Amino acid sequence: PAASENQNFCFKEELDAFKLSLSPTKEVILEHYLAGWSGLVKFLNRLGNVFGFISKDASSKIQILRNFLNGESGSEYFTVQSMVKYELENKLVDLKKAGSHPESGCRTLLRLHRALRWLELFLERLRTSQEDGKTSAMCAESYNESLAQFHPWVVRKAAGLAFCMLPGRLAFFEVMNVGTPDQVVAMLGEALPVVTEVYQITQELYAKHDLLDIP
Ligand code: 1PZ
Repeated sequence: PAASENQNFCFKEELDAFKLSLSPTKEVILEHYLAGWSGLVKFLNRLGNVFGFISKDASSKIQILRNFLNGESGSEYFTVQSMVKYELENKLVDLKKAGSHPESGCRTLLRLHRALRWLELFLERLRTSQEDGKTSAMCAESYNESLAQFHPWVVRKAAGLAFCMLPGRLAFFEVMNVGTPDQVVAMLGEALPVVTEVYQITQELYAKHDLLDIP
């Protein structure tokens, strides 16, 4: 991308939203969590049109959750914890099969949450990769270890094809717009523990309420 286009994007700032999403009591503030995801979608769009079907799905999920946040019960959606409590207490979640609440906040966030595990695995591979590392392989391995198990064959196939279109490691770093490769690696080292923590807090919350398999 041209230098001018780069000015308003920096991968570090997008990841910083996840840091902001952790409240002092370790709840996950939905607004910042969604801001983090929006930033990742912005990044994905910079990588090219072949990732459009992925960014469209992520965007629509972000939008569903933003609608709850801006809706009449918005204050119940302040944190992921309050959202889970509110939706469960008011029977707003289809727990076993899709019924009258096919797009609950809990169900929608679970999809992003599963993708956050992919992100964690992928960024860790990127961080520890050698100069000749292949982003497409890092991406595919991370996907196969995480998200793939939740996707039907046709989505896995399309994702696999898209991964092949990823730029090489150095070009990928440039799209991140963080600085030199060393600076990217250092930034990832600082940002990743936060992503891990947000993932783990959400994972424990969902496990506690038996929400990890909602359709
Ligand atoms: C850097 C390269 C980006 C690779 C992104 C790796 C993730 C591949 C995900 C492929 C998703 C394909 C499109 C949609 C799938 C949906 O069916 C599922 C389940 O939702 P449902 O159908 O139940 O409503 N959606 C998801 O699993 C959410 C996927 C979000 C992916 C966000 C990626 C963000 C990329 C950040 C880049 C650093």
